[in-house]
Amino acid sequence: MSKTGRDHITVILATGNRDKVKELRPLLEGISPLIRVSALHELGAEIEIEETEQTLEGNALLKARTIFDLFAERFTFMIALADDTGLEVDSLNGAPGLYSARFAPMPAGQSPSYKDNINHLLHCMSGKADRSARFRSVIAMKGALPSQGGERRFIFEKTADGMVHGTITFEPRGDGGFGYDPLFEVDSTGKTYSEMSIAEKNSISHRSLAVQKAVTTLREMFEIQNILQTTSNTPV
Ligand code: ITT
Repeated sequence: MSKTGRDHITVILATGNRDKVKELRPLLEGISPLIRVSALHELGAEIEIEETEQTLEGNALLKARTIFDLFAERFTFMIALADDTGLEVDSLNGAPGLYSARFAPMPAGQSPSYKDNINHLLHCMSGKADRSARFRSVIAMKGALPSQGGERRFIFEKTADGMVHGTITFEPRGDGGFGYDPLFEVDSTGKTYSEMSIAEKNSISHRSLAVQKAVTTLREMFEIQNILQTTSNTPV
């Protein structure tokens, strides 16, 4: 099937961050061969969505809704999936939080690089005894799926969150990952995310916990709607 059939569901990743795409793709494709994941750049839509809401959930929904509206005509049955993530440091009163991408002060019109943000975080943490922190992700989905027994589609919106506790290191450690990963030592492993492979990070991360919850929600919805239950395919 095609974009209008029932033998696969297109999931469009509503993010401009290709590092997130690298993590999200295996998480979602691992659920079922019936899920086809497309990134915005693969669909020829490299758009930057301004995050104007005051919560991770609000911003994740904003991104999912924007991309859903953009592709709702092109794909009859699809899910737009967005992630909004923040690093919350206790001794900085939860900063950088919502502003994790734009933490380091920069000249007007310039965006900080990952390295700028890392250096700024280390600077803000100098002299702080409490280095505890957490990563929080909210996944938002807006989708159109076949309604039970017919070709009509129903539209849904769902969110799910995931959190991992850690400690801000005194210097970057490891080469993998992205963003603040070299500074985030996961309490349960003693390793920074950058010292893990993508598969290792995906087995424990804030993003994967949120995705797992989102998938549970999807499975429940799919069961109710009897979607993808064909003789040749197992349901998602
Ligand atoms: P989109 O909004 O297009 O998805 P973004 O990079 O702006 O991309 P977020 O607002 O969710 O994404 O994340 C803000 C920043 O937090 C991001 O730019 C990274 O610096 C950092 N970040 C997000 N997820 C991370 C992760 O898993 N590990 C380390 N840093 C992360």
